[in-house]
Amino acid sequence: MKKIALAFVAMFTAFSTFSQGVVKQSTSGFDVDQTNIPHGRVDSASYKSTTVGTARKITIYTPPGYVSTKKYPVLYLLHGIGGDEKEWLNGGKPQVILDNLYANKRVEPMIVVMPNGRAMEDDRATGNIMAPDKVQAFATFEKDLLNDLIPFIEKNYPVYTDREHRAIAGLSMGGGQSLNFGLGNLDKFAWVGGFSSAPNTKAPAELLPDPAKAKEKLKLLFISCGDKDGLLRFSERTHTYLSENGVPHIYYIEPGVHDFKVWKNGLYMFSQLLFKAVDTTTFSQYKYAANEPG
Ligand code: FER
Repeated sequence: MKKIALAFVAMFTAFSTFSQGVVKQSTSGFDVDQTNIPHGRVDSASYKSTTVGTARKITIYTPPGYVSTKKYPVLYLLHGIGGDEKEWLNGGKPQVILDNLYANKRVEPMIVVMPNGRAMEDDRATGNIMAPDKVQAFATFEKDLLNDLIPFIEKNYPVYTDREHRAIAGLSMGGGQSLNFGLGNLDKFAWVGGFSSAPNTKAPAELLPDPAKAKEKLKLLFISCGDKDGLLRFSERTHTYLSENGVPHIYYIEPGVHDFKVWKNGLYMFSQLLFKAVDTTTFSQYKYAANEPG
């Protein structure tokens, strides 16, 4: 009996080292700045865009302990329709969320690039942010990202340049962009996340005409949304299509509306899964459950 019990313990230990288990939703304090831990760095930079014909701004977060002699994977993190390259920083405090996760050794060191996803000459979020030319600029950003920004990052920062070390995620319009660009360029991205994705998300059959290819190439596809978000149907229809076509993905619906509470939790959960071994058999276990008190 003892031997059998020991064998079970050994087996369980072996399995648990291979899979990292289900990442839980954020708990209180996850977005609170801690003074007694190492901090990453937030910088601004700009790159020359041949797509737009201007110098375009980015915000960039490098992790605690960052050294230019190492190589890092990259997460491109995209904003919403009212935002710009500072939206995540101002509204989502990704540097605080990630500093805290690093302090608990919960994320792989990575560089986070927060661009301006409105690829047009005047890319400020002013005037009518819903104007057709401004909405179109969110689609144009695909070219700017692939042809201008990614080459700029790879030339100027110590990063890996293969698809398995490149992730894309975003909120709302940026979620739609991430799904469109990520799934549309599987040779460039292996990790894709859409938080509360907007109506710019392509219709499923156009978004993913070849589900078998996605199944083969994707490391992680993460879709989250608040249950009271007016845009929920865009995540829902994508999820339904993915399920019908057997494309593994995490579908995480949590209590919430169209705001940073949901997007911060999206970043919190998605970032912990990145650039690690992924166990797709755990994906079905991603269900919202209220945190236990205390
Ligand atoms: C729309 C509703 C919402 C839309 C875009 C949004 C382009 C984007 C919201 C956001 O980014 O927060 O009809 O059309």
